[in-house]
Amino acid sequence: MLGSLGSALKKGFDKIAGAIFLDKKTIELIVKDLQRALIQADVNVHLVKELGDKIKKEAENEKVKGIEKKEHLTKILHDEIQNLLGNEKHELKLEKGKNNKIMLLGLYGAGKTTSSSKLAAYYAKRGFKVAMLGLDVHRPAARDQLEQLGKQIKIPVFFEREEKDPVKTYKKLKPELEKFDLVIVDTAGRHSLDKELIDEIKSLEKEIHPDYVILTIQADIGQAAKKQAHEFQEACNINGVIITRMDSTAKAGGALTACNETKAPVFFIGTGEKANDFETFNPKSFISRLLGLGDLDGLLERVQSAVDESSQKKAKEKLEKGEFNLRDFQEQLKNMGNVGSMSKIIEMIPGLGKAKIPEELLGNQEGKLKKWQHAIDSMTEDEINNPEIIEKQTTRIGRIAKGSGTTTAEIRQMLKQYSLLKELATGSGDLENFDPAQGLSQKQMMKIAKKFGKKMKF
Ligand SMILES: Nc1nc2c(ncn2[C@@H]2O[C@H](COP(=O)(O)OP(=O)(O)O)[C@@H](O)[C@H]2O)c(=O)[nH]1
Ligand SMILES: [Mg+2]
Repeated sequence: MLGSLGSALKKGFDKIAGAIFLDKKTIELIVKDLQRALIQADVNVHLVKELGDKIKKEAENEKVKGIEKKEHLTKILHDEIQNLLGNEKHELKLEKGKNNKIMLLGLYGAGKTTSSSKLAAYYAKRGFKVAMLGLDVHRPAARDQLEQLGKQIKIPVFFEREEKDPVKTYKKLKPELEKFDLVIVDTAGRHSLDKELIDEIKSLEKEIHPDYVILTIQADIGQAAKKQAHEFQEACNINGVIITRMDSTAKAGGALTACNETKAPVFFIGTGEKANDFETFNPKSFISRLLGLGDLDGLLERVQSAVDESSQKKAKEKLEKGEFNLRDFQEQLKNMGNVGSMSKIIEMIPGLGKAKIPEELLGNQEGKLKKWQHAIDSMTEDEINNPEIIEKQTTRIGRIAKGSGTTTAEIRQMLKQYSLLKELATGSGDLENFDPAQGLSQKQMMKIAKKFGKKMKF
């Protein structure tokens, strides 16, 4: 069901999560792919354009950066798709012990008869005493079809073979039908919603007083469902729709979004020819199934791990080549920006991940990481590329501290941490005999601690 739309949407989310930089070009490409998929699913072009504009606008918001931006865009995209399909689950309210009546309407071949039997089976399973009534009096084959379906699901089917007037048929059978909790009324279709059909529906409504009048629409018609639902709403008080043939068309997205636009609640969807190929429509769970990723939290989790993966990969390559400069250091700080970040960076260093360097040793409180980022912002390009020159000239440290609202001690500490990281990465110094399987030895730990000027106990 909706396979291609699902995979296109999933790809869009993955691209947002996996992008190293969410620059304008990347966003444009993601939006274009999404729009193409939605249009292929026959979703209204204006709605598709609105969705794209919204994503682009949010992406341009410079205030949100890094992982927060990815989370933000993921949420916006998810919510926009949710808005297209609807936010609410609509349910029929039926009561056992009462004589509930549901009348199905629709054009030829829309799936009225099939859906009648699916509904009957659905409620019979839930303990209702169900009957079906065949009022498609114009075509004898229609009653045979209903009778056949009734046999398969063991539901009694009522009709009058010789009666050509559906209202009279109902009147005759009414005493029998009143014995059931639920009567499902299958009606005749037409090629279009003409006067004859409207008159017939109206007189039936007047006689039967159904609790629900439900339009069946086949998903194949895509966004044309909007016009059809609207016309039926105008002509005859429908309460909602059943969308059939969800399984056999790529346009189902169009039909669902169109119904949401007309505010015609989608109660059920038909997903095949068999009685069991029928489900209640819940937009929220529909989306998570469509994306195969669980709910919004699941999506956001993927952002988190994808950010780690992609920025880790880049940083790891640089670390391995010994090209990890202060700018990269700053980006890592920015991307992670939370407690434990330093240990995450350490994890990227080949082999060191298992070393489990104690948090206190790294001394990374959130506030400190922010300050470090500001400090790097106050540096010149030259200083970023060659941090040694800062350590050599104390005037530079003073200037950077002043420009970033930090202290010279903090600048020194940051530089120390950075050079330790680099040192660890290039395997020089303390870690000559480092065995990843063993982790850091006590002696090596002490050496690192000394470098930080801390007295640590292990
Ligand atoms: N694949 C598929 N076929 C369906 C579904 N619902 C109905 N059909 C088929 O659509 C055709 C028309 O259905 P029918 O119930 O006779 O339509 P009616 O003229 O509105 O009563 C039949 O061949 C059904 O088997 C569905 O959800 N999926
Ligand atoms: Mg029929």
